[in-house]
Amino acid sequence: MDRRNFFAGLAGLSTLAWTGAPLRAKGTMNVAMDNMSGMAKMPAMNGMDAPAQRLAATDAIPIGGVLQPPRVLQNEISGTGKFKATLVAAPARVSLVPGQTTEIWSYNGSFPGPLIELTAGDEVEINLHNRLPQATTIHWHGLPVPADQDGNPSDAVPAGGSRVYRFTLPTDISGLYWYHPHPHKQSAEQVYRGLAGPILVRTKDDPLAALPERVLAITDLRLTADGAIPANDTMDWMNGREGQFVLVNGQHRPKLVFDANGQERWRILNATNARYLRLQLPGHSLALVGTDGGPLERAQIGLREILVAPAQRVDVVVYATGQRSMSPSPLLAAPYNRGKMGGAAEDAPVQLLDVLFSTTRAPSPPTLPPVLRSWPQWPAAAVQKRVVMSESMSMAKGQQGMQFLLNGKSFDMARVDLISEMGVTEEWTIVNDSDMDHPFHIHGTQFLVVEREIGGQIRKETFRALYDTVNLKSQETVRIKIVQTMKGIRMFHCHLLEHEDLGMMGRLNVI
Ligand SMILES: [Cu+2]
Repeated sequence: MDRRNFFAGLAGLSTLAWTGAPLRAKGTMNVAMDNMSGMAKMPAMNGMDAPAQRLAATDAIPIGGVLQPPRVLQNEISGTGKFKATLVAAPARVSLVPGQTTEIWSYNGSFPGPLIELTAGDEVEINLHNRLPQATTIHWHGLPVPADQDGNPSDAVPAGGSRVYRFTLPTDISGLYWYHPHPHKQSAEQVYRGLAGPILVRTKDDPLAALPERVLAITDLRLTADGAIPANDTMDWMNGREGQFVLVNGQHRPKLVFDANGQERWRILNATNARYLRLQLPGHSLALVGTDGGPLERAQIGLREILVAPAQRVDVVVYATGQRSMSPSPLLAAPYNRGKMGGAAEDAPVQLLDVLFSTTRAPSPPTLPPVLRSWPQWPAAAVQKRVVMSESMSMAKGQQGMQFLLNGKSFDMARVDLISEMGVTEEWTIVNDSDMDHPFHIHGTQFLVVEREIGGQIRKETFRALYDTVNLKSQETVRIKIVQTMKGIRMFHCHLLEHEDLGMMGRLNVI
């Protein structure tokens, strides 16, 4: 059954269901969603769906506070080369809407989670205490940590339990990374309730170290009218959840007072479940200097916009134009059509920040070194692999709903899907044979994007960068070069967290 017929079928069933349903005083949209909930319940998610609820107004969280840097996780060890700290995952009550309290789930009471500042080569030891009502793990997204320290779903820490994560960073790593839960079927919920935080890895030879720098951790939040975080509904499971608030370091549309010397470096993390951030700062060009894996070989200057898919990071240098203005410039997440299902509207534009350039002058001249990182030659791929992302729909009794699959299969924690040999360069061909975008993520290492193909047109990647997450548009194919450097089980999955939880994930055994 194709997608259109599936939804037509749902609509028909909804009418029948509606006839016998008690009248409820809700908006049209909520009624439609309620009916769909009954008909299109995810097979793997029975009992996890929730009726639509009245949401808080989009201005319920006050805007306009001065942007604060993220809280920093304190190192319990003095001296260099070692980082030791404790993260307590637990419910916390915060005030986001005046006069209301919201129960979030947080690390150390911080929303988002505290910034972990590391240096390349550090020995890291982080103690996790799980005070959530369910099992959790911590995945060190993008960092090359041993497989048994990387928070796989099979290594869950039960409610009330604790564990220590230990790893040593390579000496040649830098950039913005992040940490978030990765438990079986509950990653989406734990992240949308607030569990995610940035990790900044510095090196001593950073060519941009002199620039004033900010970490911008972007999260997404949905609140009901009474200030609660509601559970996912059916549309969230299909499309990936987006809230009505997009927060920067936990703040709603804060003010950023730009550096007086006219240039700043922004390290931006998309820590949302499913929101695509098509970043624009109208009137200003952006220079992309880094991605998931740290610096690019060469800066990409003069960009009008940068798309940051869920889980990706970008390192951006922003310049003032020298024209002083008392009115703020909005940093936008512009509309992006990612092929959402069920007639969902295209994302509306969101103002993430108001940037105040009123005291700045133009930098003279803007300074970026021509080469940010020397780039080793990657060997030719010795092995080819193929991963196909697909969606399928079933109206079979007890099986109603969407399935999101990798190579035709739903996730099985007892199955090995692919095997790679440690140290061997591979070329993976990733195919999105579905009608919506999916961000592909793999654990344990980072990869080079070789080329992208869509509608028979092949586009070679024009600059060299490292990624751990790459977006695939509908019917797009992406070829990557990848080497795993440590043995063990690694996950690869869609990073729309709802899709991951629904089974769009596989296990790679590195031998
Ligand atoms: Cu997906």
